[in-house]
Amino acid sequence: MSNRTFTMIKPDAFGKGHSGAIIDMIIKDGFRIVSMKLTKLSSEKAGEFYAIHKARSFFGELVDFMSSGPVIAAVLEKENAVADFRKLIGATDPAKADAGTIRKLFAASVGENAVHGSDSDENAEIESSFFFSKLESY
Ligand code: FUP
Repeated sequence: MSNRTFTMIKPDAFGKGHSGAIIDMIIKDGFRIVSMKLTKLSSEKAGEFYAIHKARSFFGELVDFMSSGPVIAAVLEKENAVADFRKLIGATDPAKADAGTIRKLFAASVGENAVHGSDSDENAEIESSFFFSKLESY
């Protein structure tokens, strides 16, 4: 799955009405949308998705935030997808994100940072299968 990555438009960006602008930036940057769905995470599912952060002090807040409203989950395709998408979204902390990145434009804080982007090919595959079955790609 090396040319694919997984993203979520998080509840903050969805709630503020930024989904359209973010999807537009993703498409204009050359990503093809392979799968996409509007959904809502239960706290249990959000906890599973971020299980790697279970021991961190921010885990409870992260789970509460990620289950606080709808998210748009998507699988994206482009050569070098994981790295290119991380570049497009910018640093985890929007204050440190480069100008013109999605997080710089739409994120308010480290905790509520507008979008998720997989950090490796392996995690892209795991995270995609968390939301989509193989039949749901086009
Ligand atoms: P990223 O890969 O850029 O999404 O960042 P991380 O995997 O390091 O963090 C995952 C999520 O945990 C972030 F999107 C928000 C949350 N987080 C915090 O709330 N506080 C922190 O100090 C670090 C991460």
